[in-house]
Amino acid sequence: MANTIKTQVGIIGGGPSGLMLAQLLDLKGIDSVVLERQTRDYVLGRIRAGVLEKGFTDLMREAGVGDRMDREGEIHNGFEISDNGTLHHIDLKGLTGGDSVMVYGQTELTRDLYEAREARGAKLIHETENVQPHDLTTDAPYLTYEKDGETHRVDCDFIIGADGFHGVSRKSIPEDQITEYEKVYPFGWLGILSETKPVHPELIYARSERGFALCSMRSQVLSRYYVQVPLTDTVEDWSDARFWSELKARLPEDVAAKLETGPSIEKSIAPLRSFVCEPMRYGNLFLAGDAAHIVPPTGAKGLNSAASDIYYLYHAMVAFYDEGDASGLESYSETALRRVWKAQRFSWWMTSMLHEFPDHPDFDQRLQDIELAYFLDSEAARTTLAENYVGLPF
Ligand code: RFL
Ligand code: PHB
Repeated sequence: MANTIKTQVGIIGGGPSGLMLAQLLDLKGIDSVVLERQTRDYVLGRIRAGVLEKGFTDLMREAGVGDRMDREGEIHNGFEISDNGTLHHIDLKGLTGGDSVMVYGQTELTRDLYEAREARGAKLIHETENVQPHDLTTDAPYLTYEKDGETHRVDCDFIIGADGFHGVSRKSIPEDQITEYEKVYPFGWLGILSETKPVHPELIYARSERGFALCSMRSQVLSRYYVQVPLTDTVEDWSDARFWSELKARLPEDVAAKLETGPSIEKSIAPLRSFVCEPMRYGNLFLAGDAAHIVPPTGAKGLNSAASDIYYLYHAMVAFYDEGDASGLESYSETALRRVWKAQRFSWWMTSMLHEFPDHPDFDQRLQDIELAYFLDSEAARTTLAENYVGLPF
């Protein structure tokens, strides 16, 4: 064994969940080590979420990393739903009595977190291979990993599994100790990033007979667009020209006419999945973020659900280290899951209402039509939508 590090909290995964927790704990004097499999550039190259709930932005500020977000992020007080060519405005601010969301890319907030961690001399180790958690049901759990051909060990009080859906944490829990709930959808999202002006000041979620499309953005010079595609499609099937033409065909004509096109600077396909692992704890291993749950992106809830886990874990750990109070850790899984399932419900519902389902019986198709019509017509229904979109309280 090359060397052993001693810390209080060993964190697997240097994505937004792991970095945010490490930063918040550090500000309270709680020591952690973060082990990340990839390089910093690789993590920052993943284009993912763009819409942050208020709970998330508050947590960024509490972590001391909110300055650039507050300068460069865009407040969105509403968004549009396009139903087969007609735009309907969802007034988030009016419907919720003043709430809104922030458009600020996951790449940017991850960069802010990295810079803050580095400025504080964080123990953040990249390119760790074969990370393994051990002795999870004892008071002395530890991690091992390999780097540069040597094996290292991290002794800690707790291990946090913040290593995403494909990470090692969840897989290290004995199968008979967890239940996994999963729903796989028969389509994916093809997304592109382009250095063009966003087609509309607000996001547009578009339902059309050709399939779902989303117009989003990262800034006034950087657009993010998605179209629903069959799972069998690959990125190679989609030239930029084909993408732009398909996107236009799914938008209202006047919006399509304004669409500025250009070369894509990123293009990828993400399958859509709902997934929850229960409980989110095994002994002294606590799962957080995508390691424990995945939502289809239609409700913009993935990263925001990770943030609520981190909020609960952070407060539970501070209570434990400052006051010897373990009650927050004991109830973590139950508390986190209650909010996780609400985000699951909303994401599933938004997905079901806005996508084309191959092989949908006519009856289901009619129900889907009327479901959306009802939500657009009824203020009570739109209020429900808005309340969930801006984010339920932590
Ligand atoms: P991440 O971001 O997957 O980070 C996990 C990190 O762990 C590392 N790792 C390991 N490290 C060491 N050892 C191992 N064995 C490891 N295995 C993995 C990985 O390299 C990685 O760095 O999980 P985290 O931190 O929980 O964050 C979750 C979010 O990334 C995710 O929920 C969102 O991106 C989901 N999402 C969205 N969420 C929103 O709230 N709003 C949105 O608008 C939104 N849009 C999206 C999205 C996700 C998308 N895709 C591609 C899935 C749009 C898309 C297209
Ligand atoms: C994004 O900008 O990437 C984005 C926005 C809203 C969503 C999903 C993704 O619902």
